[in-house]
Amino acid sequence: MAKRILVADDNSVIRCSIEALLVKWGYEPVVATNGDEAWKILQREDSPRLALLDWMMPGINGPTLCKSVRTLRAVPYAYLILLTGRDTKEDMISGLEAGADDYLTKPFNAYELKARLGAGERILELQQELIAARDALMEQATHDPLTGLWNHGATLDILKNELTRGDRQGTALTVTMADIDHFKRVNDTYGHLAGDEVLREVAWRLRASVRTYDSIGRYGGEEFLVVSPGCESSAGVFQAERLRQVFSATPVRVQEAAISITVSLGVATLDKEIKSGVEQLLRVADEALYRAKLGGRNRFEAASVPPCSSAKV
Ligand code: GH3
Ligand code: MG
Repeated sequence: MAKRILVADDNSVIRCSIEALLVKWGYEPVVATNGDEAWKILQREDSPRLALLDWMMPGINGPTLCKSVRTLRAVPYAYLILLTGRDTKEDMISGLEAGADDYLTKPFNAYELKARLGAGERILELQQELIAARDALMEQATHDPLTGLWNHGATLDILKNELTRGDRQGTALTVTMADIDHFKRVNDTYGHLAGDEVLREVAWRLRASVRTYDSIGRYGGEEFLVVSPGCESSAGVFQAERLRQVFSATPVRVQEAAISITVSLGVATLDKEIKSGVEQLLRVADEALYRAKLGGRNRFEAASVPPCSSAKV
């Protein structure tokens, strides 16, 4: 796919000749005939990452464009080359200081321009690789590799943030702890790999059964946590019963086997205007889950978090 590059120049003869060269070299030029137009393009999310900017243009000039782009601190980085008739050392220095990555004077040598564009591309590619590596690390640090759900630490962070938000906005929050019943038997009967498959399917069904703004984490081995912002106790109870049925109604197929599973759920709701900390909320959910297990499994128990005015998130 052709690489997009912004060409900003008010002189149509120069612009056209640059465009023709860029197309010949396999680029896809995006054209601006003045500084204001260029600035509009540079602010767009899909702006080309490589830009060739004239110094003097109607509207915003080249160095000011460079300065403005740098204040955006956009990711990924934009590689900016100033192309100008100004050729003193001072001009070059002030252009680079304004935020340009490179500087080329007119009349320019086509081979030099091509080589400098190549240098810019190398920087941008390196940056893409760094961003991808950082994203992969972030994914690893926050997600459970087996199910793709949020991991324990990330789930707690989400819960903390939602508690703070609910407290600020005076809205309710429900936390649902779901634990697979007798999961050890699944491993013992069908093997650990089949157990892993079941966990993946459980995660998938949970995801498909909650609202898009609810978060689901793998809280422990076969224990999951659903964080539902703005969810009051009646809705929390309704959700828990729906989740219970999602599992009890249809066995999980692993190869030839149809493995029947059920879950027990503990629901803790923090009613609006009530303050609580993460630990207290989790304790109420955990105790409700314990009661559901004691009560025979394949069921839910629900409780509201008691008021505690001095609780800290
Ligand atoms: P209960 O109804 O009381 O919850 O019984 P249980 O058997 O589900 O609970 P228990 O805590 O006795 O056993 C949990 C089992 O979950 C034991 C453990 O080996 C299994 N487990 C935990 N993590 C994984 C995993 O990643 N993969 C597989 N296959 N099994 C796991
Ligand atoms: Mg269990």
